Amino acid sequence: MSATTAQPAALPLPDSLASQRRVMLAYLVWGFSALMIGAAIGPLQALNYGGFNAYPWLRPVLQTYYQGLTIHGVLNAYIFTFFITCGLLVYLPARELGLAPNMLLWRLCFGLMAAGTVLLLYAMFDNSSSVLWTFYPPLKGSPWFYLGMTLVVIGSLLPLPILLDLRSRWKALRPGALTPLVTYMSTTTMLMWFLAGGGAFIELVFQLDPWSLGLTDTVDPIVARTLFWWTGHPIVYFWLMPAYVSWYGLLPKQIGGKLVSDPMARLTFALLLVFSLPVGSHHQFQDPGFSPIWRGILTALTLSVALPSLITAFTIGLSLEFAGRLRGGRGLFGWFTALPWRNPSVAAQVLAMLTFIFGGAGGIVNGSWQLDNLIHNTTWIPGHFHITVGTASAMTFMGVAFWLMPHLTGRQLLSRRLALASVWLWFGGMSVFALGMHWSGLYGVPRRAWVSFLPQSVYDRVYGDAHLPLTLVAIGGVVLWLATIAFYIVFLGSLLTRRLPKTESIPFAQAFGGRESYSIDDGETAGIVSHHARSSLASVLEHLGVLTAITAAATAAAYIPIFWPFLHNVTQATGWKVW
Ligand code: HAS
Ligand code: CU
Repeated sequence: MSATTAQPAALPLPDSLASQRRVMLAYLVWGFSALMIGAAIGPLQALNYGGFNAYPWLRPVLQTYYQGLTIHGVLNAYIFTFFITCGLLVYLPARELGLAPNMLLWRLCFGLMAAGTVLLLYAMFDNSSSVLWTFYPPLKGSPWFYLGMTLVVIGSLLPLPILLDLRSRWKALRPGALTPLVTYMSTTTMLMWFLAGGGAFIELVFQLDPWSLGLTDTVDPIVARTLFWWTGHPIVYFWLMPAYVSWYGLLPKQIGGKLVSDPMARLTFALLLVFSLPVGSHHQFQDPGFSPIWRGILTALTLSVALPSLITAFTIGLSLEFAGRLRGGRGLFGWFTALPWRNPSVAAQVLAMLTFIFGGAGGIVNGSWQLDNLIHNTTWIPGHFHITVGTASAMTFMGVAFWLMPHLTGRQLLSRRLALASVWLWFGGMSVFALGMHWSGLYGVPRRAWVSFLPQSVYDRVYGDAHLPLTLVAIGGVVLWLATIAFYIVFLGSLLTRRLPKTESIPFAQAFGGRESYSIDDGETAGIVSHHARSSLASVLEHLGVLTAITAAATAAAYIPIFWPFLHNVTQATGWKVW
């Protein structure tokens, strides 16, 4: 059975809707296929830290730990997330507004990213490009890697014009109306990503593509790293904001309640748009060329970017409580246990939130310059991002897939119980894994290190103190393997199950009291549920042009002083291939 309320069987879908569903399904299947390969490799890395070197058995498919790690990072962090986001953040707004998106652009977005993926896979599997997901020069991969990455980045920017077009067509028919919530959240996400993408675009097109093609001999690594993090920090919100779209825009309906505040949701997204960009260099606290003053400013800015997530914790927490009490939950935590935990889509997302409390706390440690000195480049960092993108985002996307698959295909979810098992295993495996990674990071165990390649006696001497946490890492990795197998049995099996007699609808949520809520309720026909008293905060935040201009100005104010000294101290490095 599937996760949301079913609607009576409708007449055959109009062509436009049917083709939107097909394209959305293609995005979903492509994204989750990337995760399937990426996630299959992950536990090998966990076993590596536990002292077990599986790589000699994997030749000729994988030659080294670094090759496996590159494939894992690129497929999971870029390909999986980009396909899910570029699909969902067009499909949901189009259905919310009841308008057809520009299908040509949406297919072009898919085509560019798919072509890029193929180039990346080729470059990574032929062992020419084990440059890890950050592809820092002077590590030098093959041109196919950088060209593939360029296509993926360009493709991922295309949902922005699609959304701006949808929004302006909708608003043209309703002068003065506020943008419906899911469309608002999606558009701010894509505006943020458009400004963020500039860094990687410049790095790839002006530095790495020509360098790898042999048109230039050298590259300036610090400029490349700084450009990378201009994109590489906001990318974490490009992973998170689509999950927030589901938490704010859909989940309240799935749990039988309402979103307690629509304006707070808008404020969160507006703040994420403005704050995400200027803080990228907090990934470079340990890099040369940043003055202490800048490191201090970056710390302060980073603490600001945590603010919208704290707002989210309270707004979503209250929305959960509201639904839980409606369902009869009593006492301090009774509302929490009263949530519909048997619904795998809900369980996935609420467990994702619980995990994110720890992910966010770790982020605040990372963002504090002095504390970062302790954990930078240790296993703490991958510990942090496996409970942010690897659980808060990834498990939310899994939860979304549990209702979206039946909605798109008209077929039943293969097994609710197995789906539930997969999310609890993911939650448990990731919790144990992340505990071990954070803990061993405190012992100084380096990230991205093929430690299991060391002779046993050396491994024991160097990492013996961290034996317990490293064992937890390995155990967590094995549990995650089970989670992945369970999830993919459900995911792939659901493409083949019997057809449902009724159509699954999109669970668009309403906001508390109907204020500022425009969601449609049957997923197919547009209808504004309510349009009551409008909040002045929501009206102010409607000026997306102004928000974009502020973000661009803040980004320039942060990066001009950072890049200025680099222009006067040029480094010319030749490429390295160390694998
Ligand atoms: Fe991070 C490194 C700082 C969030 C991902 N981060 C990384 C890397 C990745 C990553 C991939 O400042 C490594 C990159 C690499 O390879 O080198 N991060 C932060 C901060 C936040 C943060 C301040 N990170 C994320 C998110 C990610 C992500 C989100 C992916 C999706 N991170 C850093 C820094 C580094 C870094 C440094 C560089 C470190 C170094 O040395 O290299 C903040 O945005 C976090 C704010 C979040 C919160 C939590 C709010 C909680 C919520 C859940 C509510 C729960 C409910 C349930 C409602 C404040 C919203 C209620 C129920 C009950 C019963 C209570
Ligand atoms: Cu960051």
